[in-house]
Amino acid sequence: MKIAITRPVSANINQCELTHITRQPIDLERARRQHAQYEQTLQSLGVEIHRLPALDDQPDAVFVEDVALVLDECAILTNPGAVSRRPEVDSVADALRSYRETFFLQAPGTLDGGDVLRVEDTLFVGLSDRSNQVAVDQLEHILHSINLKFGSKYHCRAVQVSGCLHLKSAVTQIDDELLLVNPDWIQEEDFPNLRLIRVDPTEPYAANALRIGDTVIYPSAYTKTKARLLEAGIQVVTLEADELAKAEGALTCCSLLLDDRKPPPTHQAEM
Ligand code: CIR
Repeated sequence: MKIAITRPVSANINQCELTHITRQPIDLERARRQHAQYEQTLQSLGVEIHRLPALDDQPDAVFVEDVALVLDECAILTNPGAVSRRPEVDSVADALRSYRETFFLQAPGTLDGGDVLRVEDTLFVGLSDRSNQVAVDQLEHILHSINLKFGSKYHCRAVQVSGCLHLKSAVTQIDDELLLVNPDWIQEEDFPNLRLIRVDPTEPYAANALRIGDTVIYPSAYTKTKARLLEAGIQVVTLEADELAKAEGALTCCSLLLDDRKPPPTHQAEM
């Protein structure tokens, strides 16, 4: 069973962090309706929702993706790049403890989960306004111990991000070995051996898609890029996501996805 950890939109979403876009009023009720539709869409694809209690004093708390990385073997809590977002970590850590062994990144390392794109064993990590090399080094150290314990082969690949908030504003996975990218915000050469589809140039924010199995959940606003996805044979379910987009949030940001099964057995060294 796949689980999505989510959190309701904060009553104070209008005080959210903004880095690359201009502040516009966010209609709280509309944002909440769209968020509820997001949860329902996940449920319709067989995902169970684990909804955390609202954190109304934390404007950006709906964007749970930024606070942790969840692998089959462990969960790694981040030290978010925006100081205002650090109080979001503890409650997500408490929730994840019931599913996974937890590890923590530490200052001066900073990382937002939105900067981590996992493609099989590779964790592409965006070096952005929010995430730094110190955090990448800490992450590699944690992954090394996980690899030794479970026989897994995780490794990090740091990539430069510019012009947008997070790596996953610029690139997400939409099928096995297929990425959706905005080439203005990342270097396409950083993703060798993968096929890339570019967003329509008039839709720069269209690279964030949420893949659930064989389906991609996608914002209804990006019709031209959606046509590219359909042409590539991708199964797409659309929803309205424009209200939280005013908080610089996209679809992947609003959930932490995990499989509710026990971590794989620990690795037995061969005699
Ligand atoms: C922030 O600036 O942190 C929030 N207003 C938006 C975070 C969006 N998260 C994401 O893309 N993973």
